[in-house]
Amino acid sequence: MARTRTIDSVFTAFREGKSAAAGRLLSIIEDGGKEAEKVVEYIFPAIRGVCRVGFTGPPGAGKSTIVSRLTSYFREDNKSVGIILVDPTSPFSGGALLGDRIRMQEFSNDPGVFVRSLASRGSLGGISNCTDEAVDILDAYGKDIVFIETVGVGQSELEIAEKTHTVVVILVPESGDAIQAMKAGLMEIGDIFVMNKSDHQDAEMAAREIQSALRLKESSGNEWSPRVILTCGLKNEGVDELKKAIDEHRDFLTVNNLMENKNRQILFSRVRNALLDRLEGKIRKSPRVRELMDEKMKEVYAGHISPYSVVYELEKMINIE
Ligand SMILES: Nc1nc2c(ncn2[C@@H]2O[C@H](COP(=O)(O)OP(=O)(O)O)[C@@H](O)[C@H]2O)c(=O)[nH]1
Ligand SMILES: [Mg+2]
Repeated sequence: MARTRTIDSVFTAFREGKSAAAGRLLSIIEDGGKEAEKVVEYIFPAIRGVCRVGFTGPPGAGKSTIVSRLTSYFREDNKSVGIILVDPTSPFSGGALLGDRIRMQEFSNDPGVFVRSLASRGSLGGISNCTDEAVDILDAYGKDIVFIETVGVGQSELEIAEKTHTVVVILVPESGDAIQAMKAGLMEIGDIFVMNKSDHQDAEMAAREIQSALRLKESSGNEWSPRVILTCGLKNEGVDELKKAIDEHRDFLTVNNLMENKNRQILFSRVRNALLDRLEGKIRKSPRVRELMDEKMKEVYAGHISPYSVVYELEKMINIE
C-alpha cells in the first residue's frame, strides 16, 4: 500500500513538472521489474513522439563535447532538451561516465535541460537497455528534443538508428575512422556525418573521404542526401552548422510525410526487440531448456548427434511456429 502511494505521488509530482520526479521514474525504469512496467503503462498515453537525435561514433570522437555544445544552440533557440547517455557502465567505456558528467554539468542550473546517464542492462526484458522507456519519460515530461549518445562500442552503434529520427555519426580524422565506419555499417545509418577535431591537419581530407564514400551509395529520387560537416568541439566551430542540419533533416521528414512512418518504425522495432529480449531471458532461465541441453550435449560431445539436432529439438519444445 505504502509503495503504491509512493509511486502515485511520484506521478503527481511528474505531472507538475518536477524534475526530481522525472529522475525518480527513470531510476524505477532502470531497476526494471513490475514497478517499471507500471511506469511504462502510466507514461505511454502521454508520449507525443518527441524528436529524437542519436549520436554515435567511436569512444573519444567528441560525442559528448558536441552534444553539450549543440544543447547550448538549441537552448538559444528556446528548445528544451533531454539528454540520455547510454551504457556508461560498460566495461569498454571505463571513465566515460565521469567525463560526461563533468561536461554536462554546465546545464545543472538550467531547468530546460535534463541529463541522464543509463546503465545498459536491467530493464523490462531483463536484458535490453531501457533507452526507449527513458526517452518516453523525457517525451512525456515535455522536452522539445531528445539527444541520445551511445558509447560507440558494439551493437549500440547500429541500434541507435532504430530508436531515433535523425542519426549523427561523429568521426575523427586520426584513426582511419572513415574506413572503420564503412566496415561497421555506419555509412548506412548516418543522416549527418560529423568530422570532429577539425584542428587536426587531416580533417579536411578525412571529411572528403566520407563524402566520396557517400557519393558511391547515393541513390536517386527525393531521398535525403547525408551531410558531412567539419567541427571542432573544443573551439565550438561548425556546431551551428550541425544544428542547422539537424533542423533541416527534421523538416525534410515532416515535409515529405515521413515522420509518421519513422514513428511507426521506432515503435515496431521496439516491440520486436522487447519481445526478443524477453524470449531470450526466458530461454536462458528455463529449467526445461537447461535439462534438455545438459542431456543432449553429452551426445553432442560424444559425436553421436550434431549440434543442430539439439537446436531443432529445443525449438520444438519452445514451440513457436
Ligand atoms: N583536439 C580536439 N579535441 C577534442 C575536440 N572535441 C573534443 N575533443 C576532446 O576529445 C576528448 C573526448 O571527447 P568526448 O566528448 O568525451 O568524446 P566521446 O567519448 O565521443 O563522448 C576530450 O578530451 C575532448 O576535450 C576537437 O574538436 N579537437
Ligand atoms: Mg561521451
